[in-house]
Amino acid sequence: MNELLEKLSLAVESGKINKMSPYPPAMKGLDGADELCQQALEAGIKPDVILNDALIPGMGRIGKKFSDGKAFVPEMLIAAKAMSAALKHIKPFFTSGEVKRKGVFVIGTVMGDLHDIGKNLVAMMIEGSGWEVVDLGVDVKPEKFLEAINQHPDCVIGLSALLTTTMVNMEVIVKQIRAHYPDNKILVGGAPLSHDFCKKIGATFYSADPQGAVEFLERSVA
Ligand code: B1M
Repeated sequence: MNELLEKLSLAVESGKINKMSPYPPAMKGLDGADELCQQALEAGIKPDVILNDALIPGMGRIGKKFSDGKAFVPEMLIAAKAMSAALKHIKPFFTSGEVKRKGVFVIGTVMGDLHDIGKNLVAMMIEGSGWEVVDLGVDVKPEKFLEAINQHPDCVIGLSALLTTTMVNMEVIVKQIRAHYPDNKILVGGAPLSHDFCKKIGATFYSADPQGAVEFLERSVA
């Protein structure tokens, strides 16, 4: 791989946002994802190559480490920040249509539930893997999901819940979505959930972590 892309991929994986950022200490003073992405574009590397060969694999590696218990929430968050710093250079090419998104992912924390740290991590990882993310926020009622699906008919929907008292609201939301949009895939996640619960409420897939969510979406477009 091109040396610049290798450095960029490592910057994302390591959470090196830009030259000024002190983290990780071993990369102090080096260019971060921000500068390296700009340099890659100036070197004439196509934005979709930067995205697919450097940014997405970098996020993929940190996601895998997180799944394997070798990285933790702070490392994921800082990697996602580095990813965002690089993505801001690439985003104009998404809007111009030069780089195609893999699809639209609509995500929200279900009604009654205000926990959003896990949901935000999932959203960032999925955006980092090349999807357009529509984040509906927290305490999301069924109507808001239906409205978003109406606007993005081919989207995959993601529901997050952290409370045993709100995971039951997922069932209500899934039922409403199924009644109007029977074919859309619904991904569910959150600490109190399980595969059995996912099956019981009629959702498509349960993932315990962001990497599993990314892999599910990859399979859904394969
Ligand atoms: Co609350 N809270 N909280 N809380 N809170 C828990 C969840 C709790 C387990 C703490 C405890 O009692 N030990 C408990 C739930 C008990 C239960 O239901 N059985 C609890 C409670 C009771 C409450 C309140 C009711 C407390 C009160 O007011 N009496 C209240 C409820 C408010 C509400 O939502 N209506 C409440 C409030 C809060 C704060 C606002 C203070 C704050 C949330 C801040 C925020 O999110 N912006 C908070 C926090 C921080 C927690 C704990 C400490 C941490 C949650 C967290 O962010 N974890 C939590 C205890 C704990 O987990 N140790 C607790 C880190 C995050 C990365 O993990 O969200 O699990 P998580 O996400 C993971 C996976 O689950 C998965 O990927 C993520 C990364 O691996 N995942 C998905 C999540 N969503 C996914 C979606 C997917 C796929 C994967 O696809 C769509």
